[in-house]
Amino acid sequence: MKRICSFSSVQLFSRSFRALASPRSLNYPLQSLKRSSVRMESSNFSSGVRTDTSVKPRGALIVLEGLDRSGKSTQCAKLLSFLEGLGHPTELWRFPDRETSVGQMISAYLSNKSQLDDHTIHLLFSANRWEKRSLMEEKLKTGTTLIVDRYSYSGVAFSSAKGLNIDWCKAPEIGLLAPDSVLYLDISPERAAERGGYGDERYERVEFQKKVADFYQTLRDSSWKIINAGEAMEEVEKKIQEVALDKVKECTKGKPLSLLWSS
Ligand code: T5A
Repeated sequence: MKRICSFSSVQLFSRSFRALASPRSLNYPLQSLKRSSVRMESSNFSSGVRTDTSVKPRGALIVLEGLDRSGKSTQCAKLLSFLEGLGHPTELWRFPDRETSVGQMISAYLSNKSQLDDHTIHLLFSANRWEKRSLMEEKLKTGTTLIVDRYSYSGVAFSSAKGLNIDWCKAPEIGLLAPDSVLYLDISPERAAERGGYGDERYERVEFQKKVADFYQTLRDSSWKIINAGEAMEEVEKKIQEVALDKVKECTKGKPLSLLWSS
């Protein structure tokens, strides 16, 4: 695993990613940035990704979000076996995806083995999602439901909590696929901190997590479902199953894919 990333490669990457992520290079009309989610229509989307107005059966994009140690990984794994048990083709993804070369730079940063400018690490997190974007679309369109452990909301909430401008943080996420459902595992930073292994990584500090929780609140929209993550695991599991299964059924009937994001 690469532990230290060269500054020049990060600089170079950051510059090219900024160009990639700019609304202009995505050919977005500016007004589309103002919407909370944008349907994929040929008139407003031409980032090199095929346009699609069809309503064919597809997999659901289900995202679990929450503070560090809120129980996301545990619940993602449980949901995966639940949906697979019902015969729905399902995969579990997580961001950061620490397997890619970008993901390895992120991992080194999170474990305090490297230092990066706040803007740079934000763009790396975003790039880590972009590098999976086409595969994500392909999987969904071919009927696989994706359970995703953290997504763009983590990117924006954590970087904004560091003091970066929230709109700046959202910009590189625009054009990623919008989740069909965001399940937010709600727990107080103090309770999360009592859970095993807390404090090993860079952001696992109660004061910081309180700011993150505030930004998560700002990001909530109608696709979010708030789950009390302080309850017993089985209770949390049941609630997640209900919401997820509804979404899987809805997407099986045909639901157009949407794109992130608002201003
Ligand atoms: N980040 C991430 C950004 O800054 N920008 C981005 O764009 C993205 C994607 C790494 C960090 O990167 C930041 C956010 C993070 O700080 P991560 O690897 O997902 O992200 O880190 P964590 O969220 O900390 O992941 P964890 O695996 O550590 O926590 P989970 O998944 O929320 O919690 P989990 O399931 O591992 O559970 C933690 C403990 O609690 C117990 C479990 O058994 C486990 O011991 N537990 C419960 N105990 C009691 N009751 C329950 N209901 C419980 N549920 C779980």
